[in-house]
Amino acid sequence: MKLALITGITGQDGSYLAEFLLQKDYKVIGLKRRTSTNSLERLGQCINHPNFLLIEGEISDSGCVYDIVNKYQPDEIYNLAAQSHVATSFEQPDFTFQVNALGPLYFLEAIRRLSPQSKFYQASTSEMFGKNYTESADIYDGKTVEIKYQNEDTPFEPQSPYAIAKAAAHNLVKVYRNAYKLFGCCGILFNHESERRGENFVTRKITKWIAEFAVWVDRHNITYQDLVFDTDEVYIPGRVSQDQGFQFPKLRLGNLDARRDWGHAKDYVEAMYLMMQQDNSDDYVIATGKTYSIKEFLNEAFSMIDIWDWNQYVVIDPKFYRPVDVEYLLGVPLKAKDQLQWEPQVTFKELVQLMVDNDINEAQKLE
Ligand code: NAP
Ligand code: F7E
Repeated sequence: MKLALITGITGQDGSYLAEFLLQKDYKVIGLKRRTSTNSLERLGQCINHPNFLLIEGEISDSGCVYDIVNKYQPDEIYNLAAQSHVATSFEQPDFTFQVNALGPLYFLEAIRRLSPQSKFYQASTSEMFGKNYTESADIYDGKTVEIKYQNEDTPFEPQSPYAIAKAAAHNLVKVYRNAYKLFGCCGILFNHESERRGENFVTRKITKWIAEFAVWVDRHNITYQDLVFDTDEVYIPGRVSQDQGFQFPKLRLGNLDARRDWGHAKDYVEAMYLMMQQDNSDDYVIATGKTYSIKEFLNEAFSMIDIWDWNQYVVIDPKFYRPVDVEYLLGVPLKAKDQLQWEPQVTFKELVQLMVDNDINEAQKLE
């Protein structure tokens, strides 16, 4: 039985990866940091599994990392723990760097010194490309079409403390792979979402709002045509604005023009596993090859509750703009397809549908 250590076990990817590896008959050790509140909601399917062990640890504490690697000598270490919110990294750059860059370094050093047979997976990110992309021109239907994309050969141009810390970790893995012949691979994963996505990432923020709004409309037995729109809220007519329960705050968002390549997290954790089963470690882009703007996500998500013009439900709030944003991401996962036989299964439309349906179920359970 193989032993895998997963950091970031309480997160979106950690929970899916744990379920995936348990199904493959691994023994899984999940590392969580100490918190004063319960953060195990995503681990419902693992927590009582006989091959699952939850341990406490902090990846920005080198001694803690060394002790864990030394004690368990895992066959595979998946380092998914991170301060993963790009906007937060502008507010907390120092903390972000400690967790996202030094954490992986401590694992690499611990493996080198204490457990050189352990294979290491680092959660790299499309954010490392920042504002850079590769451009090529193709002839399509008699016309020249410009294609912009990122793949393993596209140079990084990180635009946030988050991306710089991740790029540092990515390069450290390369150095340890070359210098010490450790098995270290990096998955350059483009955005991946799911029913378990954190609620302050844009996709989940949108689907959760839509679901709660639809359930609110349903509970009051009204139609969208009945609603009245104010600057910040939507009202049920005939009720004064102060009446609690008869007004619904609009959805507040920032930059709607950025484009992302969105896949489903369940597909992406399988790619992590496949990278770790190769004879030689390498880095792979994991993406869908399609890009959509936040506006297009809004079109798709609102259409699922039969709203075809969402503009009056959304407020642009400068608070949600970042000092610098990454405007364009479209990953080409050809290397993963050729070498790992990996391809994404869930389409953009299916992803949005899964998230909206799940959030409607959740919203219906409230009160
Ligand atoms: P997530 O849901 O935010 O999960 C992050 C996990 O890291 C949580 O379990 C969190 O614990 C843990 N963590 C944070 N700081 C820690 C620390 N100092 N010590 C120990 N654990 C700590 O993120 P995700 O979406 O699953 O992403 C997984 C990894 O992939 C992250 O490294 C992320 O940066 C990277 N990534 C994500 C995407 C994406 O689109 N999802 C794309 C590319 C790369 P708490 O529950 O206590 O907060
Ligand atoms: O933002 C825009 C925002 O926070 C996506 C992380 O998993 O993927 C994720 O990072 C876009 C940005 O994800 C709001 O400005 C507009 O352009 O959902 P996000 P992200 O920054 O792409 C990468 C690959 C990772 O590695 C990260 O760990 O949406 N946007 N309005 C907004 N974003 C948020 N969060 N909230 C808004 O209100």
